[in-house]
Amino acid sequence: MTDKITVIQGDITKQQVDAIVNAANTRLLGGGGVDGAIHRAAGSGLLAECRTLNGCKTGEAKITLGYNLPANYVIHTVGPVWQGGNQDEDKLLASCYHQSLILAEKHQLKTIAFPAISTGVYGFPIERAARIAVNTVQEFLTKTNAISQVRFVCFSKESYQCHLTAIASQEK
Ligand code: AR6
Repeated sequence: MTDKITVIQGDITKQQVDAIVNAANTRLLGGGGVDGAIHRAAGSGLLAECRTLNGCKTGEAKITLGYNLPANYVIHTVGPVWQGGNQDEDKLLASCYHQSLILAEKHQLKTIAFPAISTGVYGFPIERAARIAVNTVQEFLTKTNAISQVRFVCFSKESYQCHLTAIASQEK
């Protein structure tokens, strides 16, 4: 299964995949971090389409076109804000990955790139988030052949290492 999963350190806005995932907020009107980078690279058409979506709940996902991005689509998902771990953060983070993959499958998209959702401004511990991301994606890929490639695009070296470790521990 892991032949369908790759991990790189890089910028998600540069990825040539069917869809990149945005770590957005519930308003879906842009922000900082990866959200800001995606909106800047996509251009104003993205914000215009996002305005029509009426926001998005935490753990859910919505899709738009990619506009000036190399990716054809952007899947916007809203990660949980880390509050210590007892507010369903793990479940909500897993749901972000799961719901994004469901949307990709529904739109017949085969290749998808994820950032490390919630691990920036929202403060989710990086290693814990990487384990949840890898486990959720792996489990999804065992159940369908619709998705041919999932790429984790990590901005920091630490995040990159944590994803590699999470994949390696799955392979044991
Ligand atoms: N490519 C890939 N990863 C990136 C990029 C990039 N260009 N830029 C940042 N990251 P964050 P969150 C990484 O804060 O924690 C926004 O303002 C970053 O290093 O972007 O889910 C939204 O509007 C980190 O590992 O998202 C929300 O209000 C990861 O992306 C809020 O932040 C996520 O960091 C969402 O917070």
